Amino acid sequence: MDLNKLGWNAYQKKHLKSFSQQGSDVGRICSENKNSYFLLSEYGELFATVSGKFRNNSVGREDYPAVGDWVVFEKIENEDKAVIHKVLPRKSKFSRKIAGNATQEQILASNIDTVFIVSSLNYDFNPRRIERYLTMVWDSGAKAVIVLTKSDLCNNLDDILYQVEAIAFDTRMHVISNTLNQGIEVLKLYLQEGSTVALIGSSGVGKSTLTNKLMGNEIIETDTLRKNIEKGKHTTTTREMYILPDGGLIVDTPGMRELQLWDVDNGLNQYFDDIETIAENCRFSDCKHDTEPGCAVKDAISKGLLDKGRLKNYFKMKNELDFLSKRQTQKASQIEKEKWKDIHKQIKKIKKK
Ligand SMILES: Nc1nc2c(ncn2[C@@H]2O[C@H](COP(=O)(O)OP(=O)(O)OP(=O)(O)O)[C@@H](O)[C@H]2O)c(=O)[nH]1
Ligand SMILES: [Mg+2]
Ligand SMILES: [Zn+2]
Repeated sequence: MDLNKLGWNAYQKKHLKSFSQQGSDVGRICSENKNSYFLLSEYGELFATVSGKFRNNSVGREDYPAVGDWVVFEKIENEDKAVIHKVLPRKSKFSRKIAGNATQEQILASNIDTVFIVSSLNYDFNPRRIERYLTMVWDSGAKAVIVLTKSDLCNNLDDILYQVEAIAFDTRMHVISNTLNQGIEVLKLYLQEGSTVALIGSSGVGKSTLTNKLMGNEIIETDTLRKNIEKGKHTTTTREMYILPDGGLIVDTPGMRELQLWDVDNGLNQYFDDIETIAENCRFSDCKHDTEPGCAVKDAISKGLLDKGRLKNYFKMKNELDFLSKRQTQKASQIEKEKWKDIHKQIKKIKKK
């Protein structure tokens, strides 16, 4: 396997230099399952785990390899196995908060050039959701492209496109139908040799079906292929990266049921620029745009200059972020407490001696 075909480039090469004492074999993670991985390398596909030292040096989940990562590894002789020593710095990453009590970052994919925000054009269509995905992608360092699927099931295309255009600004949009094989070919332009595309979007919008189309092969299980088993569940359960026959790499991800965001403060400011600019004219600098007099945001809404749904989305996202940052602070103080406990223990020990 040629590393350039896997997306190896100057960015990674530059960073590898500082780790060369740990060996020079590099590979790219193509699938992740709990604590084991598959990576693609000059030796082909290898089954891999991280070294003991790696584990000792890792604190959070984000320190561990994720799909799309470049890693430094050592091949085990005469076996298709490898030990991972290091994750090379990520050029881009997109992540979300892990479901559960502790706030942790889960990296969905890394070193992605373009993210296809996949959304279906049937009854499931939701511009607010696209807006949230856009914010997430902007924050990741990757380029966003909107892919609208199931055009064969849509009879108000113009109306929908109008709604998407209002939120997409200069983001590229493509309308496709997997069933009718329409609009697929042009998407291959994003998948030149060495470039990586990740697909995100709700469950059932056709991400895996599209991946299969681009691969020219039904390799991934889709909802149609397993129609009667466990209805209503996500079909795709893990993230996987595939190499396309004509070059390019594609990462298929499971649909995100609840889109939780992580550290998208910058994305929020950038994306809701218009609202924040309008808000500068509110009478009170801490205006909540609720019942305060002289609120420029409310005024813009009543004049039809700002969409109500957009403001609602802005509030929703702000709440989510406030909540997250509170939880993070809480967690930090917990760690601090534990550290002090440790220090006190050590002091006691010394005193005993
Ligand atoms: N009519 C129509 N159906 C489609 C199209 N694309 C996909 N489907 C169908 O939509 C269903 C869901 O497709 P999947 O590809 O499994 O969806 P997914 O986005 O991968 O879903 P998860 O893996 O659960 O996140 C399947 O029954 C597909 O056949 C399309 O363009 N038109
Ligand atoms: Mg799928
Ligand atoms: Zn206001």
